[in-house]
Amino acid sequence: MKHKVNRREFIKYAAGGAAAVVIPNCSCSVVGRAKATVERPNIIVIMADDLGYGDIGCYGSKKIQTPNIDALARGGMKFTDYHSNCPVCSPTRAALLTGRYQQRCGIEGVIYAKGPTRQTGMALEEITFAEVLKKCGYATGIFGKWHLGYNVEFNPAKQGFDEFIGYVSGNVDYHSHIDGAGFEDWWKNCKKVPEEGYCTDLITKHGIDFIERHKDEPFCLYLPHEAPHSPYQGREDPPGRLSSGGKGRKAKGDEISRAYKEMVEVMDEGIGRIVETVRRLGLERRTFIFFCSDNGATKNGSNGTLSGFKGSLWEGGHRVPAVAYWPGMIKAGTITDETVLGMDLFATMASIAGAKPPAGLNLDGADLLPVLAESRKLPKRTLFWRYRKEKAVRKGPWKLLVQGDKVRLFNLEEDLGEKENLANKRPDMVKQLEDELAAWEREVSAGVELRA
Ligand SMILES: [Ca+2]
Repeated sequence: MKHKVNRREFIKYAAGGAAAVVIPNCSCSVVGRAKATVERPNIIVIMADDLGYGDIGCYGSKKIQTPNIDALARGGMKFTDYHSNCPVCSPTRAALLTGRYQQRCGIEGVIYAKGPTRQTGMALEEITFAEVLKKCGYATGIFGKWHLGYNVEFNPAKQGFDEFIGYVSGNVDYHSHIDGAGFEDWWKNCKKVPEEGYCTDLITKHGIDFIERHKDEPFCLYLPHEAPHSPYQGREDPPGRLSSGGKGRKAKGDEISRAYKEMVEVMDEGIGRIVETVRRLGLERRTFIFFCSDNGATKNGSNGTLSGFKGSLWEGGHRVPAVAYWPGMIKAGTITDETVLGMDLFATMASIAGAKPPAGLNLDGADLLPVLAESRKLPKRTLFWRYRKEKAVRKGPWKLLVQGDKVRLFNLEEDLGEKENLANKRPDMVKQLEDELAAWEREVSAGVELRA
């Protein structure tokens, strides 16, 4: 997609207004790390796990204090209509990493710690944003949750990340780092390297270390947090899964809501430390920071006024908080109502980096840079979700929700809580969206050959 952001001005901005060398658009096949210069903007993507639309201050939470994320929203752009590609973890991450509907790479459900899916993962043939940015001279790091394959053959180190420290399962004990099947799950690239510490603090620590080590070259830092996914554990709580194979103590009742609040607040504190590091190193005006969640909250969290929870295609399952921050490029205090999906990040990051995805790779996601830099509208598009027996279609204010045989139509501009089913009043719109859904399903099921 073309956009009118002037790259010359953009790079001057990014360099803090000083005279800067203007870098021509990078062609991934010919420009290597050696030609990279610090003028190219850094990228930091921070993703919470199961954080709901009503779980942080700038989205209306009175209970949970998130001053650092709120400050990013005040100094940047808040999205009211941002969605994860799926209401559960693995598919959202597949779409984020590949810039395409997760149906194309076959990651349509959770890759569980137990059972046959444990042996599966995202195919190495899939092109990730890390691979594209790495080829354009970016240092690439992921610290936190992977959840796109447990076996070493699917490790992030094989999908474009120079550095990985974290876990590959859906969740680990925050203290013992043992996964849901009882295995130790803390890695440094392709090796298990145990490390002591509270998961959220370790993710922050390694993120800061990565920024400090790569401050003189363009970097892409992906920080997929565990918080506030279960198990519900604060810094001082005892581990729930023990290395001896025994069971520790699990939070119950009121302890869950107390721990949940602390988990989000510790993550927010860590985000504050990441931003402070960027600022201290003088990188603030040339660093794009994006924060989002990977799906809606469970019943232990809050999706605000939205219906539904994690795992469903009601809005509460996938409409989640998202904030973008980039002083000099994104106007402070902007709120956008553009409908955006996690898969849009790939095209956006490539655009920011001046990187061209390989020929033949057809991204489904849109470049958000015109929205971010100029508050422009995206071209009209129809968006799709599919998870288990549920399907959803979004076109402007209209949302079609298909749950088995039950078909509902909502106008989200007038009815964000999805209370009034308009299917009988607007059969024309139902038909139109059903037809588009059928065409999309045919297209993504034939999508494998589009891999680069
Ligand atoms: Ca999740």
